[in-house]
Amino acid sequence: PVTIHRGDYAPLPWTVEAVELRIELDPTATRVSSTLTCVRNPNVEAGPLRLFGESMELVELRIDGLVASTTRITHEHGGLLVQLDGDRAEVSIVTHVDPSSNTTLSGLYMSRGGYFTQCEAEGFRRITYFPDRPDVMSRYRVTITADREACPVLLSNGNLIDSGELDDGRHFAQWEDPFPKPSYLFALVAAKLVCLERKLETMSGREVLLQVWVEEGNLDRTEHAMDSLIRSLRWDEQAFGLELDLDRFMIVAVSDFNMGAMENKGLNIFNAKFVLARPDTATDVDYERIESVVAHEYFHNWTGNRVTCRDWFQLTLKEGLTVFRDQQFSADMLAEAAGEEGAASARAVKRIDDVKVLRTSQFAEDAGPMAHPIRPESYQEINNFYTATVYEKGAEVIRMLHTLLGHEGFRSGIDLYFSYHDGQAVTCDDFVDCMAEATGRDLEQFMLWYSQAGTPIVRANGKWLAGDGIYVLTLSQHLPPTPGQPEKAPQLIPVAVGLIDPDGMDMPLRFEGESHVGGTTRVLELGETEQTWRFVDLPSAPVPSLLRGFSAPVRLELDEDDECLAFRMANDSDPFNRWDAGQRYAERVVLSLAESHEHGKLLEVPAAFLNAVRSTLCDDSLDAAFRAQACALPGETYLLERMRPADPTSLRVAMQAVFAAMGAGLADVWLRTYHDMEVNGAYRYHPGDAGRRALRNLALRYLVAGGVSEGVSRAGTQFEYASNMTECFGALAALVMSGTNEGRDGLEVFYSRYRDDALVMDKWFALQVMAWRRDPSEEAPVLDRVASLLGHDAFSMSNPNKVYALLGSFFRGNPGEFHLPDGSGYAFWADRVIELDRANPQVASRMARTLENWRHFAPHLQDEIRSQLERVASTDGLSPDVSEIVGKALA
Ligand code: HT7
Ligand code: ZN
Repeated sequence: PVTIHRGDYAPLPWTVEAVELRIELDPTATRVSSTLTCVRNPNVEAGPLRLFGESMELVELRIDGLVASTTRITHEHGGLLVQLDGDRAEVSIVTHVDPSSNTTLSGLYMSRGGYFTQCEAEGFRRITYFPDRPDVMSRYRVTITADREACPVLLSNGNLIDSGELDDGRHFAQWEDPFPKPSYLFALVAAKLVCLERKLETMSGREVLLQVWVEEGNLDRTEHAMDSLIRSLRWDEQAFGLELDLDRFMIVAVSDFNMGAMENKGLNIFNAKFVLARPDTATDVDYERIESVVAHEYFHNWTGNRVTCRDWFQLTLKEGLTVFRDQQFSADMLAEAAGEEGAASARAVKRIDDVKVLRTSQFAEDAGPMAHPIRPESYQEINNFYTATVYEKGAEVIRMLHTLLGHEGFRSGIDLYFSYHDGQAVTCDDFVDCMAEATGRDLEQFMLWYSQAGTPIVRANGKWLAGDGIYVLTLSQHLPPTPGQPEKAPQLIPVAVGLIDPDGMDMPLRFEGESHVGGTTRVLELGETEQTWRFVDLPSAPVPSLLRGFSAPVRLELDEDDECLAFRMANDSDPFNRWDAGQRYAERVVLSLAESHEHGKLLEVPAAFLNAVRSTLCDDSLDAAFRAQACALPGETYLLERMRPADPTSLRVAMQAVFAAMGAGLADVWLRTYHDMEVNGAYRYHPGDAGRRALRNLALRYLVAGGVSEGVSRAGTQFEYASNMTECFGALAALVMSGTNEGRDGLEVFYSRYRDDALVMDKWFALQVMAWRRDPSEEAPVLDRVASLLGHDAFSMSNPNKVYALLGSFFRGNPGEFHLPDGSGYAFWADRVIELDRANPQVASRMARTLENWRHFAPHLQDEIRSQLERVASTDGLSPDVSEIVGKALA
């Protein structure tokens, strides 16, 4: 495998000023004619024009109108080198591509009779030969021709400048994008689609046209995506002063798509599951996710498109920043819906959601063979680096800048960034330099967040000096070694701190030497290996509340006994930390039960823990969404990573015991909560209602797990009479997850109701493969069901959503069933990875990653996993995608 290094970046001797593309669509023989206006880069030593190209036939190459002689062209692996003279040249290229056999879903491919493109990161080179790098920014004019009957709608980036009929039932459309862009933002759609459209006036008074394009039967599922788009537009105007710069902005839904969505300039292409929503087919969580993905892609128009990345090592420049922006947007939307009183709690619920993803996926990535800094130093396959680290940790790094610089400082840094770099392809250093220049702050040490991998461990020790009324807090940091980085330097870590008095009230905070109190939450800047702070004037011993709002992506270690955790669960004024205290307590309980199981001891859930959960559940001052978060156990996947060595079987036993105890032991309050939280009236997506539904569904989950017969019957009734998918699926999930007969029957009913709805069928696949067995000694392993579902009519290995629903949910979401002691799950995994890799390496690689942290498992499992990893690694013709993952896992 070839490794590409960040340090090897060099600007190209030729760039492309303009691109004229003519794409004559045909299922097996699409003809692509491109004319590139090439301009010599005067600042770079002379050299040939480098054109990348893959998986297509080169028909013709002309230079300034003349067929290029073979002496001017050198064929190399993955492309061509072309000798050009002078300072400008026109290079015309004709290629043939076969979209119908493109199963990789990268480049030009077909889905349900239509043509779609996906060019990020390196898909454009599968359409035509091109210097396919993000630092080559060009103006595009695109003519598409296609059969009118099969593809009445022809879309590309920018503005429609011409369209009309051609011979033989074909037609054409010509599009021009006024903004120079890198090739990864090129897009084309040609299909039978209809659209919902709205006109809107931007903040400067321009009228813009917004469209959401879908297949005909789906028009009644587009409204929420359109509303989300409008909210996103308004938010970017208000929060950042950023306006839509095009006259037309389009979203297109496609059923076959490798990832969530793609921010192509003016023509965002979306996985259909992040567009389509109707109350009877989409859950509250789907509605929420659609809003945030629509926002994310829209926000890229400035952070990613107007200012783009110089090279792919800078990916977090656009992704980390855009995730941060979409998180802020969602928090603002939730806060607005909750009103002034509920705003803080609503924001905390969003923060909790985001941190859960970070701690589950990114912390695990940081602790394994794929650990990399948010700006990686090297890669073999760039598609493997669209990671939780680049996205989610990248967003945390931006959030820390926001915390350290304050909102005004951050905003002035952003303004400077656009004023310096609009229309450019830049680096993460350029971004942080703007933040430093705008605020006068030295951010040199902060840059270590961009270059060092791993999750810092922050250890806290507090000492109460009773006689002096002083609390001494010592924080130390340690960054564990990661592949290629044995030694690390201390980073700058903002730690938000509060101190709570015995009555549960926040204490006013004053540091020694300060003349007055500075509030009840202070941000400490930990920049050394160890630092101490002295809080003075305290009337009584405080309980510390550290890392409030999860102010930095670190693991916080401090010694807190159960009582202290219960106290913070009940009293911490920081809602994030209040939730976190409960999670720490629950983690301690579950992991100690797992240990008891390993030692053949009886499993007993401490009454004090149940009482703490009871108090939270009964606290009517807390809103429903927060209570649903606070009373939910940590995810099994998260806990598995916290367990060393990881033993999925004993963890499952412990989880089941805690679920059952929480259900049976708190049955009275769950039943009351279920009753009190009923939402009346027709379904509407509203965060307040969504919180109540979430809490009710959680109540069902526990009641069924606890074997409470009234809970089982309520779940059955809710499933039968639900008027919306959130309630229908929540009830079914409660019944299925606990392995009840009612759940098995419900799955059949659900199938007969929704068998023709592909997106709902994804839920059906995912749910049943995540089920827990009630009695493993009597029931067949879930693996048997997964294997048989591969042959189900509604399943397809060529559709990524189906693969993620069936295989992804099983490999990642059901560790207790996947990690069978006899290793049969791993053999199945290897077969599927090898099979997928032949058709779609990106999807195969995602599945391959589900076993990368195999060294964390108990030794008997490690042996079984290693042999399957080796089997995959030695497969002939393995893609670079999967090869990088298994190679690093085995290294
Ligand atoms: N920027 C987009 C990334 C993306 C992508 C990357 C590789 C292969 C397929 C892909 N589809 C979309 C999505 C985003 O972050 O907004
Ligand atoms: Zn993105």
